[in-house]
Amino acid sequence: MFKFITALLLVPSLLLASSILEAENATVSGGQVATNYAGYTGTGYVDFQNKSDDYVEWTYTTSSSVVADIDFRYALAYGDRPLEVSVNGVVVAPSLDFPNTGSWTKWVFTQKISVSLISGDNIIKIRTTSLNGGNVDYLRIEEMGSVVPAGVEFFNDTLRTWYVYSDSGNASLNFMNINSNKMSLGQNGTLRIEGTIKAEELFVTRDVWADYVFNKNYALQSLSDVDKYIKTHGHLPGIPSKDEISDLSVGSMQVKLLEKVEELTLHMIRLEKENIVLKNKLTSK
Ligand SMILES: [Ca+2]
Ligand SMILES: [Ca+2]
Repeated sequence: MFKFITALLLVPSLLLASSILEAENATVSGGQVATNYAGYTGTGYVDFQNKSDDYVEWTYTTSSSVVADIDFRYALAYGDRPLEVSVNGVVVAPSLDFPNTGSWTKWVFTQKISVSLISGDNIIKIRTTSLNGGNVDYLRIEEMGSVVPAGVEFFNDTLRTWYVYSDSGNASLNFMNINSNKMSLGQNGTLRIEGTIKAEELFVTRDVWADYVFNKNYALQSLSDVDKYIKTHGHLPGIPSKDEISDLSVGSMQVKLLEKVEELTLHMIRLEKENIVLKNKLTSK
């Protein structure tokens, strides 16, 4: 059963931080630190040797959980030699593009990957899986914002935490499933709250509305049929009974209620017409 435990709290944004971690100072396996092509920073770069399982592994330490963009500075004269990228043992990009830069001395950045980093040490690793990779100069890490717990809930007996992700002064609410450590907006796009929702206005998107009642071909039940139905079933036709209704759909119930109001209006109009006929008959006598 869903339980919402604490209130949501907005937090102020944190400053951005950018770091460069040289590949030649990281843990290098299989690849070699080299200096023969100019344009690198630090004291060299890593030249991968083997098509699989060569890797460079950086350790990056943060004092709090953050969302960061990471990319890699590299040079590659020919082809496209993608590498696998993982963070804390989880593959975040199975095949990150390292398209050729046209020359071993032309150094550029890969595309950025947005990752979640934990408080403490983070292991960021690139690994060859099919081609031996370009020459990698360094890893760049840009902390884009804090990830701050804003509330927790129990859902299907699992503890999960709501986080506020704030960047450049823009705070937005995201959902982090602690088990998978992945962030998404809501759970399958659903906001669930056990309690009361207070709002100034509520919009429920509908693509069905009850205008069909006024269609010429609409099968309007006679009031005597409705009477029989109520006596047998104890509720209006087309409206769920107490036993049938558990979660009330606000949108579809609005349509059903309007349908009943429109049916009533049709009956009232008919009755008024009959009433006029009867009145006329009485006055003409
Ligand atoms: Ca190489
Ligand atoms: Ca370097």
